[in-house]
Amino acid sequence: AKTIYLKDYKAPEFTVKTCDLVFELFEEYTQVTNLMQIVKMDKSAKDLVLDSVELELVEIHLNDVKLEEERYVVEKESLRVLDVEDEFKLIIINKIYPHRNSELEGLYKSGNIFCTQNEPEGFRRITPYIDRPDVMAVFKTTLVASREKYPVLLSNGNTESNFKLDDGRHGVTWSDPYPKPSYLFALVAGDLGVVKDKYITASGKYVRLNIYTDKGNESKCKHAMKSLKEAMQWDEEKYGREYDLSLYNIVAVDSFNMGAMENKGLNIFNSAYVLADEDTATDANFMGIQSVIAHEYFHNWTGNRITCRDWFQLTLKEGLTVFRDQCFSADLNSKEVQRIEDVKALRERQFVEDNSPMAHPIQPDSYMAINNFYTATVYEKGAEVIRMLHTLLGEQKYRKAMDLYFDTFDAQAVRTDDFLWAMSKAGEMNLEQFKRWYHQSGTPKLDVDEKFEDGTYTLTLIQKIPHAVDGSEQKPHFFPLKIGLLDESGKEILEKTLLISKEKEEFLFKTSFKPVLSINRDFSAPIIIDQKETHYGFLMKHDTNSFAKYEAAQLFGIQIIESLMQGNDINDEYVRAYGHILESDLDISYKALLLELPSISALMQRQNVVDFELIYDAIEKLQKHLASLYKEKLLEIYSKFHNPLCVDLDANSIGSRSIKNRCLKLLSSLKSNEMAVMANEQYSNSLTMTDKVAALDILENISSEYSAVAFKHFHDKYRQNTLVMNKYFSLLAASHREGTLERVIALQKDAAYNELVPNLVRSLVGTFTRNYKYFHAKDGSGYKFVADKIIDIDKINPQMASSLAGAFKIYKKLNVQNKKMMKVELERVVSTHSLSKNVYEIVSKIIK
Ligand code: B3K
Ligand code: ZN
Repeated sequence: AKTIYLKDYKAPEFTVKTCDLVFELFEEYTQVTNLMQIVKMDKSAKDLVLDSVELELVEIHLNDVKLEEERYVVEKESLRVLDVEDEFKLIIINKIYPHRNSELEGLYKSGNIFCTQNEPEGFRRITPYIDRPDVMAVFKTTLVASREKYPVLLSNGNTESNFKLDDGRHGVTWSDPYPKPSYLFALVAGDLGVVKDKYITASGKYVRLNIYTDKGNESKCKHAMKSLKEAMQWDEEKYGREYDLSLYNIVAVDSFNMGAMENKGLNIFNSAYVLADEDTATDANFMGIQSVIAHEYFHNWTGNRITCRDWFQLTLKEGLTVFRDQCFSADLNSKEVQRIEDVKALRERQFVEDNSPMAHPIQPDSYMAINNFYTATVYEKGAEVIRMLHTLLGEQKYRKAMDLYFDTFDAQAVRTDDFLWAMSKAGEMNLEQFKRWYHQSGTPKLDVDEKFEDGTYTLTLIQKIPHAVDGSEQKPHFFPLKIGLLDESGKEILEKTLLISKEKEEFLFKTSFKPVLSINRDFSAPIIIDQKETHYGFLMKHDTNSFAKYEAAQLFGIQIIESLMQGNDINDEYVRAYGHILESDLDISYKALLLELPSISALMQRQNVVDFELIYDAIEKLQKHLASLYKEKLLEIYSKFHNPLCVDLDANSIGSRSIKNRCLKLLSSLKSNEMAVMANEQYSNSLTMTDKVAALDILENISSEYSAVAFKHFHDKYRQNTLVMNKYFSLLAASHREGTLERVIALQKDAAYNELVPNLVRSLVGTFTRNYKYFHAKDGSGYKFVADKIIDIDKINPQMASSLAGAFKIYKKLNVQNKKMMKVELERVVSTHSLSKNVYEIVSKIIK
């Protein structure tokens, strides 16, 4: 496979002014007629090269003359029209086969719905085009299809006209006034139900809002619609950005490679991020919908109005838009919980990626398959980088800088450097060193040393910057570090944001006593803190910063588990501090997070050679200890907050479910019949999916008898509902009970399972790759199963396969035996005949 480099970027030789498309949709094929007005930008260019992948050409007309075959060349992934003028009209007619498209890129069918996914390079699978984000055209689209089968025909922008044909077919013409790159083009055709609403913008413009879904699911769109209106209002208030068309359409489809897509005026969503009601969706699902709906809406300005010059700039729109959706969720829900959840996700996914052979800067400088770079690094670390800018500039200057960015670059395709120019100019800050965050990979470590002498407290900070994947050295970063100092009674005596730029920094504070340090408050920088001296128990009690308090609880937990792993006893101070939190009257959602023990992933990240069993056993031991010691208190909290008939979604109801399920989970480590009975009752009596899933998870892990009955009941009740069946498959794939792999293999035969549907593959196989116990089974059976799946699924959907292949990125850190087993499978995958470049890129980097 070929590697593409950012340094090879060249401006387009031609651009497309307008693109008028006609789609004639039939069951067996679709005919596309593509009329483009094309202008030469580089006068020295002779041939026009259009991207074209797996297209069946019918004919080409240049300025209304049918082209003879010697005037063009069909190359492997392009169509070359020879010797063209400075300005011309080109009409291309081609055929495609959406019903056979299992990659889910370009135009494909999800069930009975025609839909598209064109970011980043899907449009070239629809019609020959200059398929790159810096070519922006005005699109007009006509769809023609059977009126009975596809009454709803949608594309970007506004409806221009409708027509009926004699043969039972009908058509609609759409036009989008905003020039856009091809990756934002979309169409949908289907027999869909719709939920309608409206929004009046701050300046009084009326916007029609529609959410389309399979008929029968209309009642499950309420939360998505509410979230959309909240997002529209938030963007007006926080960024001064209004919606710019009079129609906003969202369509939910079942087969989708990722969460959703921000096509101009016609978002297409994975139905998991639209459909929800209390019987079928968990609280986490509701939150996910709110944030993804907002994310795609926010792209209208950060992504669509201002887009990326090339795909190396992806974080320009993604990091920024994730930051915006995180702030939105924080404003609408709990700020403290949101921040902790975001950091948790970053560390579980991005930190692991950043410490693997797949590490890359948020702005990568090369790729084989661009689809492999829609990563936690580009998205979540990208968002942390924007957050640091926000912290450095402060709210006001940040807003000024965003205004300048919108004013300067509207309707353009730009680079991260252009964004930083706006930040630096309006923010009145030199960001030259800050740019390293865009070009260096790996998670920085900060060594923290403290000294107190003669009324002076000295804080010495040393940046340890990891090498890049290719072994080259990287330089110190510039970042904000928020700290607090507490006195011995726990009172805060100072809070300050230090600016760190040198490899070694020293800060002096005059005090009459040695203070206790609370560092990286709010997780002000995405780094790892390495502190010589720690006061976790003290900070768990006294820290006034909600993130730092949580962090102290996590780090203290990690310290105790690691010491258990070395054969020591459980430290009493930790146990007392944990008890203190149990007794506290903190906000219940936040408290539930404080009570969460460190994850296996958090512990693995600290090991050079991973020993899963040792980690497991130690965590289990700690859980049991806490559960038996605090049993009464945990039961008391459980019964106080367990309210099986409550299906409300307000903060208090969600918080109640969260804390009581945390308590029940901890209690379940006792593996007693009493706990199984409680979980079983919760399964039977609770009305919410949140409670049912929590109960099933516990039953599956502690009682095969109860589990069998409950899972059967669940299956009988929900087998027709794919979104719920996803939960069924993932609960079983995550099981620690004996025989999980055998059951996972058998579940592939379940009538509700379908390898063509990415959500189902993620639920069953994807979840299994995170089941450390069975994926990393010593006999290599887990690796073999997943490798087989990667090879199979690669033939269907390379993007899905390469995302499964990411599970092997832990390879280098495995112990000798596991490593040997995994190596066999990696080599088998990489030597597979006609492997996609997607999987090849991931696996070859892992075994290199
Ligand atoms: N921009 C899309 C992602 C497209 C991914 C293509 N493999 C969704 C989003 O980030 O909002
Ligand atoms: Zn996005």
